[in-house]
Amino acid sequence: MATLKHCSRAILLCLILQTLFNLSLAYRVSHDGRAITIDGERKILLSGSIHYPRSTPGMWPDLIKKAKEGGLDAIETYVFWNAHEPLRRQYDFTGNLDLIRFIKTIQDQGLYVILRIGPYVCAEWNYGGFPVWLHNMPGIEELRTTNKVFMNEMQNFTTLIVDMAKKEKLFASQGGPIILAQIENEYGNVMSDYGDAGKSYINWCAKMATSLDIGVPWIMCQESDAPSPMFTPNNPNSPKIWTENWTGWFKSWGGKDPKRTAEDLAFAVARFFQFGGTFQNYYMYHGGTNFGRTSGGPYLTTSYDYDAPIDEYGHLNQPKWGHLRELHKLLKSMEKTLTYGNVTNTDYGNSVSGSSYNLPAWSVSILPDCKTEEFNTAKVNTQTNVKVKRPNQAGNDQAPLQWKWRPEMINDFVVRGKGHFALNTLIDQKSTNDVSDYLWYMTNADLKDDDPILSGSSNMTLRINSSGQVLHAYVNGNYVDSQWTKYGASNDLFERPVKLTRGKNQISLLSATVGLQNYGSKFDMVPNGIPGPVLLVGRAGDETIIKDLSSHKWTYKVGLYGLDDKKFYNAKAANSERGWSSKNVPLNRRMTWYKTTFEAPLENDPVVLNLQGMGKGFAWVNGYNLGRYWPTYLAEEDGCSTESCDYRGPYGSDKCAYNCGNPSQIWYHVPRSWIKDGVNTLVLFEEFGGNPSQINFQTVVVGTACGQAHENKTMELTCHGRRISEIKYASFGDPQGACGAFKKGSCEAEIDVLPLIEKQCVGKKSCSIEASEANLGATSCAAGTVKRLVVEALC
Ligand SMILES: *[C@@H]1O[C@H](CO)[C@@H](O)[C@H](O)[C@H]1NC(C)=O
Ligand SMILES: *[C@@H]1O[C@H](CO)[C@@H](O)[C@H](O)[C@H]1NC(C)=O
Ligand SMILES: *[C@@H]1O[C@H](CO)[C@@H](O)[C@H](O)[C@H]1NC(C)=O
Ligand SMILES: *[C@@H]1O[C@H](CO)[C@@H](O)[C@H](O)[C@H]1NC(C)=O
Ligand SMILES: *[C@@H]1O[C@H](CO)[C@@H](O)[C@H](O)[C@H]1NC(C)=O
Ligand SMILES: CC(=O)N[C@H]1CO[C@H](CO)[C@@H](O)[C@@H]1O
Repeated sequence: MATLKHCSRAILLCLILQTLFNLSLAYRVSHDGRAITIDGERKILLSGSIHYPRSTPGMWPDLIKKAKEGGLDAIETYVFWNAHEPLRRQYDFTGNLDLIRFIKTIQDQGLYVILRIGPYVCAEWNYGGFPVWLHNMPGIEELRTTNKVFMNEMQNFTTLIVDMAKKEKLFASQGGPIILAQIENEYGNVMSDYGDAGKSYINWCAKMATSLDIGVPWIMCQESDAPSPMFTPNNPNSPKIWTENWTGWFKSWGGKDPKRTAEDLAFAVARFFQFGGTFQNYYMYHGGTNFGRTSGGPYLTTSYDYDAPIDEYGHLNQPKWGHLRELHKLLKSMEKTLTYGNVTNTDYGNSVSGSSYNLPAWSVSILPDCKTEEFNTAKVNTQTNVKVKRPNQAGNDQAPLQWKWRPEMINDFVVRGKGHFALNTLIDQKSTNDVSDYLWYMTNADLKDDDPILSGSSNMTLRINSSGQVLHAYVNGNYVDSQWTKYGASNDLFERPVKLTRGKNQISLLSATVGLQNYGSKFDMVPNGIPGPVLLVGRAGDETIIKDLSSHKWTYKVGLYGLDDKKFYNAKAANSERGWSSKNVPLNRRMTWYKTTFEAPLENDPVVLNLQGMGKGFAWVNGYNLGRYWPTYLAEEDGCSTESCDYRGPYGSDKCAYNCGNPSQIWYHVPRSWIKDGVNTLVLFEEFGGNPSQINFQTVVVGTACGQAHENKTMELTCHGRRISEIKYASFGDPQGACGAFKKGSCEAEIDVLPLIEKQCVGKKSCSIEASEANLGATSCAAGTVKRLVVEALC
């Protein structure tokens, strides 16, 4: 998204801060100019980011197992301060916030951990991971600078996390899995905006971190002007490490689906090792889901799939996962050479005498013995998985869901103007500590009989400066209109004709945030809600009359009636019929609650909720908040690549994007562990108005698997536990097109290979076939043609 601010990952070389450690330890993590060393041995380290709150403890073991099978040595995660300390000194480490359990799950699989404490994390996470109460503490002007109150809170939380990990002996220095820790994050690119304080702050961060004495190196990302004792990236004592190699990109409401090809990602990684890199991290290896109100932004979608090697639901994203796995295996096999060998460069021009190599554009070939090409980043020999959604197969499930509904009690606000507190000013929505997306701003315009504005009253307008996220306006109980800006990122002027009368007029404005800013210099100061002014503009004759309501008495209600004490979606509400009606279930009605029950979908495949037809709001399953939904928000029409995309050249988030013109997100992940056997409850709050009749639950499975292997490689085909039911297409030659749309190329095997493949594969869970002339017979291909076998199979 070119227009959207995002966490800058352009130059994320990391710096290492050496710490003293005590030598009686289980193992020693250090580094020299070439690599991170473990007990003195230089290592190639392949790491991937998995953020624990973006999945569930039920998913963690499988995700980490798949990461390990994919060839990773380490899992990297941020620590999410605002999730852990929602109220000052009241902590939450339960459920998917159980950081210690997450680290131990990684340890159980024998992988290392890189703990990026931050505690500023960016991460497309609400407010970059800062609790909003921090912003409201007396004496805090700005965050991330030398402000005593802020520094004290940051140190307090960082210490808490370090102490928790120490207590469980999780640092390598204690025999645990954590080999590196990170303080602050991506500060280098905003530091100058904080003046001299920026420099002092980053120095303080380094000192504070080292004082915690964790016995493993601290890193600090994107900090080229690093304070002592940190190293600068070109320091000969720092190895080349890369903390965020993007596997894809995040998505916004109104954004297209991002894609980074396996070939391009493998190319970036291979180049990094070619030039002496030894540590690299995929951001993200599993992106997951922004459950509840965790997504940042503004306007980031609930899905945080990222086109990562493991998809949002925990399925392998093939061929990306498998192609990288091949590369990882090979890099590991050359670990000694890559970490102890010397680099020499030879330019062979366009020919290598004695052999001929086919080197596609934007690719790297790896020849470990300097003769045989074992791997080329552009030649994928891994199957492609096409996932499909299948209707819930439980019982007589095909019957549509039965809905009950109730209105949100907006009359308390739009007619009566009832709130929790009142002030003679408009407030920034952050001052209510971000406990809800919603804040009602309510005031009265008391117009006397002779008020000149009434003389032309049929033409009066309400003019509001809002901060650009969603605004709904009501006057005297009547809905006026709603407005928001694309991507919710800037100021917005709302202006509509309104009808006011003599006496008291109730003006009620509902502001709804869609994730708070998480990135940029002083992002913490970006306004939210209605900064104002709020004006009534009328005319009397030729004269424009402006009434400024901004410093009137404003009454505020945080949240919604049905959100108070979770009263419309907690267990009691789920089981009780009081207040809910199954009669005249309304369509396209604003501010409406819906409820239904459903049975757990059969088997163990991931479950998704299809919210096609709904407007915007929140969905809860058994009280768990699935996140914001907004299926009516369509992705831009333009900028999708047709057919196969040309990934050559530097990666950009718009490259190879797809899904133009369609809803940015209609599928919402429902983790299996949130669904129980028997009856489950789904509750929705619909803000704009929608039609719940099309809503259904489905499971996500691999529908089609397309195997591919270049000549003399072995094609492995699997339906991941299911049986291969049919071979739709097979060709050995130079077939064209992509999975689902393969076409015969210029040449092919002389015999029809399809029956041969059928015999080997149909009815089996997996099969493997050597893509060679010896196995499949001669082809009509001219000498020099790059041959491959492709197979399309139904699972
Ligand atoms: C954090 O602050 C609380 C008081 O709010 C204090 O009791 C606690 O000791 C502090 N923790 C650290 C590590 O400073
Ligand atoms: C690499 O180069 C250094 C310095 O020239 C030399 O001492 C060392 O032996 C070389 N190592 C190898 C594996 O060739
Ligand atoms: C408002 O006033 C403008 C001219 O000032 C006029 O063109 C318009 O029709 C009026 N609208 C209404 C609803 O009276
Ligand atoms: C209100 O919005 C208008 C239009 O964008 C802008 O010109 C004006 O400066 C804004 N007023 C304030 C006080 O921000
Ligand atoms: C595959 O193997 C055959 C037989 O060994 C050999 O002639 C051919 O050149 C190989 N092709 C490639 C692309 O390696
Ligand atoms: C997009 C991105 O982060 N690309 C980087 C991935 O990492 C390699 C090094 O491994 C860089 O060269 C790429 O620029």
